[in-house]
Order: sequence, then C-alpha cells, then structure tokens
Amino acid sequence: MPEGRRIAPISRDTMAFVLAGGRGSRLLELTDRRAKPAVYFGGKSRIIDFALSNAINSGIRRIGVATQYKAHSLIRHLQRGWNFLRPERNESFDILPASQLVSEEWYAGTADAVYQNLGIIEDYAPHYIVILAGDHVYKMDYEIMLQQHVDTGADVTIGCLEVPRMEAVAFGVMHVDGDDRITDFLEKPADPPSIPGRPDTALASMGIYVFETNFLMDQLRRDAADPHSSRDFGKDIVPHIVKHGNAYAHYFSRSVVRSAAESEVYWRDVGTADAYWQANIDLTDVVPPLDIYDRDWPIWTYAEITPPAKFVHDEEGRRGQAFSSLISGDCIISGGTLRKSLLFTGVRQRSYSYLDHAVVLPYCHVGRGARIHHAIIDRGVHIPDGLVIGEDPELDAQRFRRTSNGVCLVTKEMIDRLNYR
Ligand code: ADQ
Ligand code: ADP
Repeated sequence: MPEGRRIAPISRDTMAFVLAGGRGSRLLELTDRRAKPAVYFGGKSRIIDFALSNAINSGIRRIGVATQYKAHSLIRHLQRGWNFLRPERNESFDILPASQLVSEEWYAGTADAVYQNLGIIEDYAPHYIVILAGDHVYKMDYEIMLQQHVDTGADVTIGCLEVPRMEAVAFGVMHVDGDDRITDFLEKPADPPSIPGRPDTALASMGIYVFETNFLMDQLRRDAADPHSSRDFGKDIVPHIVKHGNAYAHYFSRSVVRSAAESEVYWRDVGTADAYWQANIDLTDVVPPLDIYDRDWPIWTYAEITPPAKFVHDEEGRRGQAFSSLISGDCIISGGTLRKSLLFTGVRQRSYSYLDHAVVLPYCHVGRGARIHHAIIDRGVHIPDGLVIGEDPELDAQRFRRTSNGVCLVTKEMIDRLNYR
C-alpha cells in the first residue's frame, strides 16, 4: 500500500473474492500446465498479481482466491508471495480450491465458486464483497467503486468500460440510463448492441461486481435452488438482478489508477497468445501504456531473491547488449544482443545470439548464434545453438505454434521434437 495512505473503513469492511479457476484455453500451450491467472507477465509477475495488488493497494485486507483448473503453479505462487496478511490484525488470505465442501460437485460456474465458500465468507462477515477475475491486467482503485455502490444504494455495481462493438461478443454487454442504472444486460451476445448514438462502441462488463454480502448470499442460495441455472455471474446472477432489482454501472475511467507516464486507460484481457505477446512487448516502449514502475501503486508479487542481471564480454570480446528491453534478475547476457524484448528471471543468452520482440519466460537458455524474432519462449526452454525462429513462416508453422499474426509460441516439447543435439 502506498505510504501514508489511510485505509478507508469501507475497504476494511470488504472481502475481495478472486475467481481464478477458469481454463483460458486461447493462450494455447501457455495454459497446458498452469491456469491463466498463473501465467507469467511483465518480467517479474503473474497475471493474478494485478487483481491482488489492486485489492491490497485499495486497502482491502481480506482476500479469497478460488482455484480449480491446473492449480498447482497458481497455488504455489500464492503461498510463496501472498501469505503476508495476518489473522491477528483481522486480515485473511485464503486459497479456496474446489473441494466439494457443500456438494459432490466441483465449481460448476463462477457463482458456484462463491456459493461453495459461503460458510467461510460468513465466518469473516465482511459487509461488502467485491468479486474479481484473476485474469486481467489493469490498475484500479476498488475503493472508489465501493463508495459508488454505497452512495447509490445499488444491489450490485458492475465495473464496465467502452470497447469496440465487435469485441463485445466476448463480454457481458449493458445499457444504462442517465443515472448509470443498468436497464439491459446480455451475456456474450452474437450481435452486441451499441451505445445509443455510437454504432461502433459497446459498454462491456469487466466481470467485477460489488455486493453487500447478505444480498449476495440470498442471491446465491436462490440461484443454487434453480435447476436451470448454470451458476454463473454473467449468465444467471447479473441478468436476474438487472431484471428484478437495482444494478448500477461503474465506469472504469472513474477508478483507473494512472501514473504521469501513462497515456491511456489500460485494461487488458490478455486472453490470446497474440494479445499476451503484444501486452508484454508494449512494456518495452519508451512511454508504455502500462506503468509497472509506479511506486504509488506497486504491483506486488512473489519475487525470487536473485543476483543482478549481468552483461559480459564473451571470449572473443563480443559485448552482451540490450536495446529497449526489460531484463530481470539472474539473467546473464554473454555476447548476445536483444532488442525490444523482455527477459524473465534467470535467462542465459549466449554469444552471437539475437533476440528481437521476444518474450522469454524464466530459466530459458538461448544458445550460441540463435536468432529469435516475434516469439514467446515458455519457461525453462533451451534454445539450441543456431536455431532460427521467426524468419521462415512455413518452417515455423511446422515446428512451433505460429499464430495468424506471425507470433511463434515455443515450448519444451516442441524443442524436444526438433531432435537437435
Ligand atoms: P468470461 O470472461 O467468459 O466472462 P468466465 O469464464 O466467467 O469469464 O471467468 C471469469 C473468471 O472466473 C476468470 O478469472 C476465470 O478464471 C474464473 N473462473 C471461471 N470458471 C470458474 C470456476 N468454475 N471456478 C472458479 N473460477 C472460475 C466474464 C463475465 C462477462 C464479462 C467478462 C469480462 O461473465 O460478463 O464481460 O467476464 O472479462
Ligand atoms: P511454474 O509453476 O513456475 O509455471 P512450470 O511452467 O515449470 O512452473 O510448471 C507448471 C506446472 O506444471 C507446475 O505445477 C509443475 O509442477 C507442473 N509440471 C512441470 N513439468 C511437468 C511435467 N513434465 N509433467 C507434468 N507436470 C509438470
């Protein structure tokens, strides 16, 4: 939390419930072994660190994280990095794997993930609950949204932002009246309705919801008794409240946190390999759209204790050098060059190798003379000496996962198949 910032009583009386159990299959092989919230982002963090940091920076001191799909990597990260909240200060941090607590079922949908933990939430008795997704990259002060919720007396307040109309097929889409009361809500419509008078823009749900805990409990119990429900916030809970109660929209632009260096209102669902690659590469811009160096709104994470990054001359006197790149701790660049690239912890880059627009996850080795352009290299991959990636589209498509935008995703299995010695 920024120094000297007072925790508002409203945040103190709130629990953040982070949904982190979904599949995220459009990230292809990056989510073969880990859930999307556990995917590495920005050199030191994982995607879920953004939602968790926002909660902490907003003064929220009770956090629960619901996990399900391929949760080991995520749970290990949470245990290592986020276990600092202390019960003796009336704080709590709970990892909540689907554990068949109230029925024989795993978490059927997002609402069921909360419903199955109602007992735990009731024990803590927070007055408000903010439901978050663990898979978005953004900086937001939830306290401003909580305050709006209290001021309007809403049953639910839903975070929203404007998106190009055709992108809204992947979102909940709403209409609001002059007071920001939601009059209509459609979950993932095939033909999204636009904002009146603005045919190319739609108002999309960010999947962030504020409720009074008691009201949410009543809704979840009602929903659980409905045999036709899919137990999902977007499909079931929200449409019901919009129809029968008071749902209000909260514009992200009101609570987005921006440093002086940031040029835009930044929110990304880094849901595809292309979007993931682009969002990471964007960080290498001189003025990036997302400032991860903002000391007033730090992005907390589990940080391994590592020696500094090092750039060395190799035996033949070639220099390790980097241009417009982010290099994490424990990286050694010995005679290689990199340009607009991002190296996570512990990467070794050997002589005469060249990285250009490459996102290299932790503990990779890049062999002598390898050349890599526009690529994502998965954790722990050893790129053999002389391998070239991103110069021959046809060969790349045979060897690696090549997206329609020409980004190559490279995993250990793909390198093993090359049978290099
Ligand atoms: P989606 O993006 O489709 O829509 P959804 O699949 O419901 O999101 O997942 C939301 C979050 O819940 C993700 O972080 C996911 O990991 C997690 N999750 C999914 N299934 C889960 C389960 N069974 N148990 C635990 N966690 C689970 C939602 C809303 C839309 C809104 C978008 C914004 O329904 O209205 O526009 O989010 O991205
Ligand atoms: P991280 O947890 O740091 O993302 P990895 O990418 O190495 O680490 O692994 C992701 C998850 O897959 C971890 O939970 C790890 O234990 C598991 N894992 C790693 N390698 C294998 C393997 N060969 N077979 C099955 N599971 C694996």
